[in-house]
Amino acid sequence: MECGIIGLPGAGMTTLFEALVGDKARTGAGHGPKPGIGVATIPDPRLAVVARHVESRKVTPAMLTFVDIPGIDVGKGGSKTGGLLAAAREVDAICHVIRCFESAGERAGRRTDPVGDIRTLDEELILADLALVEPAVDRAARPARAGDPDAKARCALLTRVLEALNDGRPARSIGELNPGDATILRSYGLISAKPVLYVANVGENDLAGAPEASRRVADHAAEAGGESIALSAKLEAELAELAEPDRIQMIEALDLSEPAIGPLARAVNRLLGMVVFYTTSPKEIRAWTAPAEASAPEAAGIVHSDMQRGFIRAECYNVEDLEQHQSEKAIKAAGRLRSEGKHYRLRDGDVMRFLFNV
Ligand SMILES: Nc1nc2c(ncn2[C@@H]2O[C@H](COP(=O)(O)OP(=O)(O)OP(=O)(O)O)[C@@H](O)[C@H]2O)c(=O)[nH]1
Ligand SMILES: [Mg+2]
Repeated sequence: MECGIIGLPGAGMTTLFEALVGDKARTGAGHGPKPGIGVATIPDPRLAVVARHVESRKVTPAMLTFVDIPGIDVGKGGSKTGGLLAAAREVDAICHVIRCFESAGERAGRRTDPVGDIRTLDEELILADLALVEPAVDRAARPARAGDPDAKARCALLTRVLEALNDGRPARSIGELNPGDATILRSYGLISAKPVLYVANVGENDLAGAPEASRRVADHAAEAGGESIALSAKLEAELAELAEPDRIQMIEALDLSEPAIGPLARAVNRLLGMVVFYTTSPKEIRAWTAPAEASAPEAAGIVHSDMQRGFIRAECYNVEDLEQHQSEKAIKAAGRLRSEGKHYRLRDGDVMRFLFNV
């Protein structure tokens, strides 16, 4: 699963990307004309709860892949814009960064226009989707008229999408889809169909003073069927560079509870339809992500294919139980340790021990 970071040129995508992935493994320059790709850890207060109450030598957070897509110069068209849009078609979710900070330096004096900027890029994405959907409807129409059931379903779905796009609404606005239609729609890689998080990138001295811009971004997000968050990418990048004790000190000085990349990464994970589960052993406590609808054996397969193949059952409890009872032993004594079979559906925050035999 990948999340693409997009925006108009200079909105702060690369700054945010670097705050997220730090100096962890990544390819691509990030500042160049090509997308950069990197892996971010998902900051997770619940993982800290597990680590506090379960003895282990190592704690490993879950990961999320981000793609830093260079600013899309709307109206320019051409192969460069085409390439950037193509990169955005490949990802599973979108972070749309909006400049809400007054820029210094070479771009000095540019007024901010968060809502105008959002509309500009969203309209470009809708046009790009229209260019895909219009010919696709035409292609499906003839076999649909001839009675081909697949083509009929495809044609009906695409016609609904086409109506929305022609109205200037994103493809995601057509609402909940049945699994078949969702699969068909996904195969087109429509950018406006992807789950989106709007990121209001406010000035680093303006965290508290940015309600106006972030409120307007939040309003637009609601309209466009997405979520929103306000942060300062520059401040996040500075926080990410600090060593742990300095970081904690700075977070306290700024009166924050944690860096904003925490809520951002968790929001993206949610948008991707993923939940988090944990495994514990004396060697390692680890957080993993799994599709929200995953069964216990499917979750086991994320940890190791042998565990899925030879799945017997899972012993499990939830982080909530750990918060209440403070130790695995106390959870067991309280009768909260569950034994779950192969039909069990994972719940967000489950701590799983897989019993298997291969
Ligand atoms: N003051 C301030 N400056 C920022 C912030 N975020 C980014 N910048 C500045 O804006 C400029 C562009 O930042 P980048 O992160 O490279 O922007 P980008 O969106 O990746 O731009 P392109 O990919 O080149 O279109 C840099 O000079 C950043 O230092 C912020 O939150 N506050
Ligand atoms: Mg960039």
